[in-house]
Amino acid sequence: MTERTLSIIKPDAVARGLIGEILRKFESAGLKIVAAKLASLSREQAQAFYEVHRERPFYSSLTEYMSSGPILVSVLEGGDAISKNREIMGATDPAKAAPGTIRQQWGQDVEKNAVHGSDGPETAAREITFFFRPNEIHSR
Ligand code: IDP
Ligand code: MG
Repeated sequence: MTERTLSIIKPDAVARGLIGEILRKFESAGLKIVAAKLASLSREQAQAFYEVHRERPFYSSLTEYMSSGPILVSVLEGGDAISKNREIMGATDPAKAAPGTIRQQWGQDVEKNAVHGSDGPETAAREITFFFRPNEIHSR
């Protein structure tokens, strides 16, 4: 089924010049980039985006990190885009991520793990709306 998912290249990966290599992975896997932009999250915006993790011990550190510098947000479209993107990303902890995945190659630790990807259809819809207006998304 054709789906859309939200991808974020996190601040440490943007700072290290990895935007091109990471987007290449998505395109090589047949996912289409139908929206993309750089953004900078305020602490409050990062807290709102990760609201679901509010009670987790890493919430404060995670939202500080995610608001520490520019991110590259994109909408990926394609067959099974949500699970395909999660597969390309690899496990949350880079130490446990499969060889060749983004997080295995470029993640620094379980927090600074280079990328975010939506985890299901409802989350994807919410996260895409968080960053993009409908007229900023270009299916092709
Ligand atoms: P996911 O990004 O693979 O979906 P989630 O469990 O949704 O993983 O966690 C969201 C983000 O919170 C992770 O990508 C990572 O940046 C951070 N995070 C998750 N678990 C930990 C942890 O145990 N310590 C520190 N940061 C964590
Ligand atoms: Mg998640």
